[in-house]
Amino acid sequence: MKELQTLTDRISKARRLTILTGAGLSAASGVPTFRAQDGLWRQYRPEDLATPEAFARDPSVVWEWYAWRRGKIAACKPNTAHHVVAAWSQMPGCRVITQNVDDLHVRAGTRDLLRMHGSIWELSCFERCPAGVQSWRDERVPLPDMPPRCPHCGGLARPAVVWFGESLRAGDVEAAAQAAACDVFLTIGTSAVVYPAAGLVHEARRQGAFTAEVNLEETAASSMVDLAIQGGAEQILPLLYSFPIA
Ligand code: BJW
Repeated sequence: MKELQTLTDRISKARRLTILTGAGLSAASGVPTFRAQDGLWRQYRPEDLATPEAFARDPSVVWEWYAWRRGKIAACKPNTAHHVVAAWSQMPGCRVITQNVDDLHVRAGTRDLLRMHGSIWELSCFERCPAGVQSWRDERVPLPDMPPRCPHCGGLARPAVVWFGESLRAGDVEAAAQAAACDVFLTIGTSAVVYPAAGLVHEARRQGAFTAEVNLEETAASSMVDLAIQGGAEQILPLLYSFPIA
């Protein structure tokens, strides 16, 4: 397939390769997406579960949902696509940015990963007490106390993820913007509608990168990238990795 050859060629020649991933990359592992056919936002309203206002209104409901998702993710393993991304990440000049909070990239061994929306396996203090602002790791499934408490001040703990209307960590936004200056920008398994992550491919293109997308469906980015490949990441990525270079 000519498209695969073109992209393999571009990747192999890139001095700086930036990869942005979204929920579609983990779909084959069994982690639900947000906006695909059976996605979470088809069953739940984001404003009821993924905003600071929703948490302030009803922390138990929000925690119930996160505890359910943690249980689901704990049973999932990285798939072939995570392993290919991990292999690319070992190449000098490669930067991987993910919007996923499942940490499957971490488990696959991805080097120098930027987790733009945090991790579902980390908590922080909702009251923002000085010691609890810094997130801590908590991988217990199920969580023994619900809703969990901040170990420092006893206030409510929250998942250390980025909810709608919340600012991303300034350092992450800065690092992602720097990574947009690259030779090849590859966006995989994201609907490309959530900002600021969705803006990165536009920025990369503006700065002269070759831009490509791998997704099951057409997305908000498909018409602007140089190459849009339709297919499952778990099928396409191994082909890109093993395709012979002309
Ligand atoms: C496959 C596949 C397979 C399936 N292979 N593919 C500029 C313009 C407009 C709006 C805004 C803007 N700037 C900011 C905003 C507001 C807002 C926003 O973007 N809203 C839009 C939705 C309209 N952004 C924010 O609020 C962000 N904060 C911010 O910008 O702060 C500054 C600010 C503050 C106040 C006002 C304005 C600015 C924060 C965004 C946080 C997003 N949080 C979530 C939840 C994280 C925690 C959790 O998991 O619980 O992050 S929402 C959800 O969407 C999650 C994801 O990371 C994110 C992106 O989703 P993703 O990964 O793209 O998944 P899907 O499901 O959408 O797509 C999956 C894709 O995979 C599909 O395309 C499938 O086809 C494909 N697929 N299987 C390949 N096997």
